[in-house]
Amino acid sequence: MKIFKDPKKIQQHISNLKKRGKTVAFVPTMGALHEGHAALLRKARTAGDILVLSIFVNPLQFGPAEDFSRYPRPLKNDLAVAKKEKVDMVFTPAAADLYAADHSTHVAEDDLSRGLCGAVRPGHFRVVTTVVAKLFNIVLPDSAFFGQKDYQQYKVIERMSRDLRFPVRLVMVPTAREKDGLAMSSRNTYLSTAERETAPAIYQALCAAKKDIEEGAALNRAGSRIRAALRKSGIRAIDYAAVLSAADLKAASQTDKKLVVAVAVRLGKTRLIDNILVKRSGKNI
Ligand code: PAJ
Repeated sequence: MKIFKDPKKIQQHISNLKKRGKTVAFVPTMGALHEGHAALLRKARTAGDILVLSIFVNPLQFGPAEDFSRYPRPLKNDLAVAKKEKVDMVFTPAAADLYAADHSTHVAEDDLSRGLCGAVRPGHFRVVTTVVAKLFNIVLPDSAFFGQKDYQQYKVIERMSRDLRFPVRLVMVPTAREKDGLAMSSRNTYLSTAERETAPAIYQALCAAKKDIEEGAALNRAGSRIRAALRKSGIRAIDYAAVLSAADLKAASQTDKKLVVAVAVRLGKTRLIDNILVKRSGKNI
């Protein structure tokens, strides 16, 4: 397993391998790898000759009041996970390697980025699309793997890649969960014991909403029912609870075949997001 810090060096190395016909599968992360990241790596491992993992805690992705400085950075453990999952190259740039002091170019997606997390964290997706575009230009992937856990992020990156014609196939991998249903996240380590006990209520509320929708419940009431269920479990700080068309993240309508039910809450200082996809059979539409 090779470790690169210098964007030019890894780009050159990958470019040479591609000239020899090798294909590249890519998993971008911010490190603190857990089973969810490992699931992406395993899926990606089967998709290309060369498996590239990036670990970069993107400073621009954290607001002034957010957790950039305390975001976990267990590099030794991450490299062990990477080795176990047969990663060929790890790209761990420093911030200055990706952002020149006079960096002044951004990539912004202007439609899917607006709602949900984009409404709560203005400018968030602009820095995500910017860093992912940079990473695609450096790593030159044929395929790139993202988690359903961040469904809006996946859709935004999918739109950006299509609009800018990045020659990369995007793959969305299902959310890896703890035994009690809590979506795995690097941020779960912040939870106190009491918060950790409350957290599975998020997935329970999503599953209940899915069941209601499958049984034909009115879509316009699903959000308020989820909020009521979360409040009953002791979760009061709810950024959003929404049922949207899975295709374009617009308000769900009775004719949408695939819906996404998405939730973001804050437990103490920790922000947690989760979602569930609901397919609607003809009889429910
Ligand atoms: P990070 O939060 O480290 O996540 C890296 C990838 O792992 C993302 O595609 C995310 O959706 C996926 N992931 C996280 N938890 C998961 C889970 N429980 N199950 C399945 N997949 C999961 O997302 C980012 O980093 C950054 O925004 C990044 C895309 C790297 C750009 O900086």
